[in-house]
Amino acid sequence: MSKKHTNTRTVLMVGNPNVGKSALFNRLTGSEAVVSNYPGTTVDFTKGTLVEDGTTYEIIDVPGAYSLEPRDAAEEVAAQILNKYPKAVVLLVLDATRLERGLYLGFEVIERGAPVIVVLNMMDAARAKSIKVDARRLQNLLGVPVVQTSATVGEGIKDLARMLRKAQPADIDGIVTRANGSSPETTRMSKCAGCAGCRGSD
Ligand SMILES: Nc1nc2c(ncn2[C@@H]2O[C@H](COP(=O)(O)OP(=O)(O)OP(=O)(O)O)[C@@H](O)[C@H]2O)c(=O)[nH]1
Ligand SMILES: [Mg+2]
Repeated sequence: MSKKHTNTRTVLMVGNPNVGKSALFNRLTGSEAVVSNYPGTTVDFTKGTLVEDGTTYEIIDVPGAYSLEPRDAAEEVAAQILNKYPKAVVLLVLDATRLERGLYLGFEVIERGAPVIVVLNMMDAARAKSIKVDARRLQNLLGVPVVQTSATVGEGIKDLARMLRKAQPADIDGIVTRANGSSPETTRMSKCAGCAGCRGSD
């Protein structure tokens, strides 16, 4: 008899346009995705499913956005989807070759208090351009799990799937304290997410 999956969680792929959200979505969900038109708009979004560790994750590939204060139809839909699923796990997808570009949206999402995992995608391109990204430092600063991926080649996808259950809301006050210059002791996460290199060993 097959194992029954009782837990269901919604996961939202959120990020700037062209950062690889759909490529990651396809890797996570496989081929059975359903494309729908968002009611009242011409914007499409895609839903798919991943079963991991006995939990069914309903994953939504949210249209690309630079901000949740919408300036176009895609951003309007992105903001509406985030409002509709306030408890969803947000996979905040950043282009590792242009990290700073995605941080504005990233902080908007983090400020909402959603459980977040930061996905540093396009690590292959970053390596090819000799761009060094200190994922562990980012993880310690933000206090949420950071996972490194290259969606087109499938790098880091299993780590990302396993990490879904560790998504946690960021501690905003902690981020401000750490960003304002803090000792190494205070740059640790309150709860270790076991990713970005430390593998839960510290
Ligand atoms: N080198 C590299 N290219 C990638 C990676 N992930 C995605 N791409 C490429 O980046 C481009 C954009 O990828 P998409 O998955 O369409 O990006 P998106 O975030 O869904 O874009 P929008 O839906 O427009 O917001 C495509 O040409 C992908 O093949 C990656 O990890 N490495
Ligand atoms: Mg897309």
